[in-house]
Amino acid sequence: DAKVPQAKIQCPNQDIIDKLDELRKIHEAKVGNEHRWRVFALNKAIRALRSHPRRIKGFEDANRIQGIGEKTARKIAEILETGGLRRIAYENSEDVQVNGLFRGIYGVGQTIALRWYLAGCRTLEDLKVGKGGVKLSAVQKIGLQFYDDINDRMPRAEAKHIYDLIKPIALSIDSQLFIDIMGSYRRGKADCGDIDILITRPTDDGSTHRGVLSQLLLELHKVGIITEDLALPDDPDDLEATYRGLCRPPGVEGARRRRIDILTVPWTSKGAALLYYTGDDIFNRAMRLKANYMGYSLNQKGLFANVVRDPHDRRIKLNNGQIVASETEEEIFKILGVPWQEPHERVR
Ligand code: DCP
Ligand code: MG
Ligand code: MN
Repeated sequence: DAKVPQAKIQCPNQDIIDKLDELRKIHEAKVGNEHRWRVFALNKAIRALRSHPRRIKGFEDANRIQGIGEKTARKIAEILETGGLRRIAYENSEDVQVNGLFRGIYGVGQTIALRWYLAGCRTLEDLKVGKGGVKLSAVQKIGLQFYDDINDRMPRAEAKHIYDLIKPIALSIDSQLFIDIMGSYRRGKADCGDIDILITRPTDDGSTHRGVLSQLLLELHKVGIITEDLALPDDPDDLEATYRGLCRPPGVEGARRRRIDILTVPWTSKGAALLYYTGDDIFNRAMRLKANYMGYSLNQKGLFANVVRDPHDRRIKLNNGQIVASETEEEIFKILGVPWQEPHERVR
């Protein structure tokens, strides 16, 4: 048929690509990290398939291709055998859709979403009126009230605007603070899911940033930049603390709320914290994996050697090991033998 575009005729696996792309679009429309991971894996597989010159024969054939993981290879085999992909219907089924909707509420995971579903709730309105006797926590109520705001991304310029309001307030508390904006903003992304702020302080004058976070939060509430708290640090006077909340530029009619995370770390962890909070999460995973292969352990506190892990549960550390690098990002790249990458390049 002369009307069919050339590219479609040339790709021998177009039907497979179409099905995977359909699934990719479903995941793309959902909120949550696991969906971002699936979009990433499917994109990679689709790219690999596009440049594959021959018709895929089955699971083994697909699994051998660089960029196609085992799970995707199984999906490809299913498409080859049945012409369809059950996962698409599954993702579109009512319970999975409702589950995804509820998990868009800040702090709600699989367990709570399922509990509400079993209580008969199907919509956000059902939750609002407490259908089936469901009771929401204070944070869940905030998550529900600002559902759209929290799940929306802001333009880069807005993240900068809010950060530029916060920075001088922090520096007025202690002029020696190191404060910078991390996450997708530092990677140069055009839009940001939240504002990630890192705070620390050099200790060469014998002082630290102890107490700064509490005071900063007080000030930000007072001037109306922070509007709601989502998660307060366990101990705000600890040198390492995490705060999560909602913010907006004060005095702007109709301004949407935005997610904000503020992190403080000891000065000695600065480089490791910069590396971790700049991300992205997939880049971080690759770096951690590289560190593990080399017998190191990498986290937001530093790069450690000789960490002893529980052989029955590798997540449990029996010994913290010795810190080998943590003050700059550069030294961590160097020790891991990874060529330096600018923040905007740190996407896998
Ligand atoms: N991070 C990580 N693993 C996680 C969560 C976070 O490694 N599970 C790190 C990498 C992220 C950084 O922390 O880049 C900030 O986390 P965010 O969730 O704010 O993610 P981003 O700022 O990268 O993206 P977004 O624009 O969606 O906020
Ligand atoms: Mg972020
Ligand atoms: Mn964040």
